[in-house]
This record gives sequence, structure tokens and C-alpha cells, in this order.
Amino acid sequence: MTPDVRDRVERPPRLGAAVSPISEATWERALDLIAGADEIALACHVSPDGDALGSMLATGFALRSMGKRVVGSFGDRHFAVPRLLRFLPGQDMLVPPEDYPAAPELMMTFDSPSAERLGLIGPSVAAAREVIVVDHHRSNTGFGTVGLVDPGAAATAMLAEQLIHRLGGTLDRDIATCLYAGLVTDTGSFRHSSTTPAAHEMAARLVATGLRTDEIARELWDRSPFGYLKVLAAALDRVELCDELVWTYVTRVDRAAYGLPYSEVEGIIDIVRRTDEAEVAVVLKEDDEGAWQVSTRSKGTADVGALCAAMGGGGHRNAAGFTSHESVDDTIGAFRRLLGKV
Ligand SMILES: [Mn+2]
Repeated sequence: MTPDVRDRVERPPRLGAAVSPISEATWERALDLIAGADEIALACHVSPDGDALGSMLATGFALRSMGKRVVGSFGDRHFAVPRLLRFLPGQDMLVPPEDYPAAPELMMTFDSPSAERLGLIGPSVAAAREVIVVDHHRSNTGFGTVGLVDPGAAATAMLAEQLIHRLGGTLDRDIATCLYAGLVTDTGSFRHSSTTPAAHEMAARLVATGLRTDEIARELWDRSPFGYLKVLAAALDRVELCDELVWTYVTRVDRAAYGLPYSEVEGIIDIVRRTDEAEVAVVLKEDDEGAWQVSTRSKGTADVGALCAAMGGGGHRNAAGFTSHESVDDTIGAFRRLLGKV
């Protein structure tokens, strides 16, 4: 943590949108609640990605440095940090859902568009005295008592940085690593259309702390156990292309043969979606309970966020998902009808 890094954040960081929908009064309300709390319960969405976990842990570091007691969690039935996020610092803040406060005085949620997306710890939202929601999903339901929600932000990490700045926190290497993981996850390493000048400016502030961008990239994208290649091969062997829709699926039997946890197959969509002939890509991933977690991606014409919302899920225009308890054929059939490609 060098002194000149602090100088660099004196000017408030810019958010994604030209005009932030978050009023100064709302920021003040959030800061007041945090100032008055001794213990703060943090939460992020189930099966956390880099943005969810990174934003939560970064904020946790800042709150701890203010002397707050902090716990964080996400409500997965099998509570485990996805392997590719285990390099993130601050994991000693995490507690499993069964140890999470049932009725926190102050709760803060990260990257979750609804209380339901918090999974097993979702009920704490209704029981908490105050809930500060930090999120950038357009589909955010408006839950909680204070909404730090800006759909123009490329990542929740941008809102977390803003919050940390307003709390008077310093961007040290731990905080920067967590925020950077969020920023690069949600911008697809600055490839997605959500990548704004503000996103690059934020990256510059984070990289200036001396974090290792090469090591973070390797942890997030460039490593996997051998079994992943075999499961990927099975998924690609089944891939189908019809009417600008490319899709495939991964079963829990595929994964069990190589002891591969569910979280390892999240990235298969990024390989399938590269198909030139397809406008929309879909990967159905069977979780350990036998439900299908469906990832969808669009190149821009189709609004998969809206389609997934109609299927009971949600997300962004170009990247969204939903859960299905129907068969693969019925699920893809229903999706294709919504897409108008049947
Ligand atoms: Mn996000």
C-alpha cells in the first residue's frame, strides 16, 4: 500500500453510467448504517462468480479495517468456494449458511438481484433490521432497505469500490485483488460491451497497487483439472446447431466419472458461444441435486435476460440464466419457442 495510491483515489471514482441512479442521500444512508453497526453480515449470490465473491470480500476487508466484525456467506447447499476463486484473499471471513446470522442488525448483499438468489441465507433478508443492496443487475427486484444499485456499472465491484472510497478506505493489494477479480469477470477481461472508460480507469487504479494481473488471469481462466477436458469433450460431442442457436448439456454423471465439481463446468458456455453461425448459445448443466442450471449468451440481437426472466431466471441482456426441473429436450424446446426459433 503506497501513499501515492491513496492520492490517486482522492477524486471519487467514476461509475459506469453518465448519471448514477444512486442519490447522494442514498449513499449517506448506507454510510450512516455502516457507521452505526458493530457487526455486519455480508452475502452474495449462490454459486458465486468473481464479481459476487470479490465485491463481498473487498468490502469485508474495508469494514474490518474500520473495526467492524464481519461475516460473509452465500447460500449453497454444498458450501464451498469455487476452486477458481480460492486464490482470493479474505476467505477467513466466510461462514457456511448454517452459521450465518438468522436476523442480522445490518446485512449487505452483493451482486444478487433478489433475496432468492442468496439461496439458503435469503431468509435473513426479511429478518434483518436493515439491508444494503449492492448490485448492478437491471433485473434487481428492489429488495432491501437501501439500494446501491446501478445497472450502468459494468460490475458490482465498481459499486463496491465506490463504497470503499466513500468509507474512507484505502485500495490495498488485498482489496484491489478482490475488486479486480470482479471487474475482469463481469467485463470478460474488458471484452464485453459493458466495458466503459470508467471500467478501464478503475482497472488502472487497481493495477497501480501492484497486483499480479497475470496470476489472477491464470487462476480465473487458464487452469483446470484433467477431468475438465474429458467432461468438456463429452459436452462438445453433443453440441447442436439449429436456427442460430447452439447448445449442449453436461450431466452429473459426466462429472462424477472424473470427480469434477459443478463449479468446474461454468466456463463451458464461453467455448460454446464462440460459434460463428449462432446468435445465441445455451449450456445446460446438471447440478448435484439433478436440476438443470442453464447458462445463456447472446451476441446482441436477442435479449437473453428477458428470455431467462420468462423462464423464471434472470441476468443481463447478453448473459443470463435460469433453473429447469424439466428434461433437456423440454427445457431447450421451451427456450426455443420463446426465442421464436421453432
Ligand atoms: Mn456482477
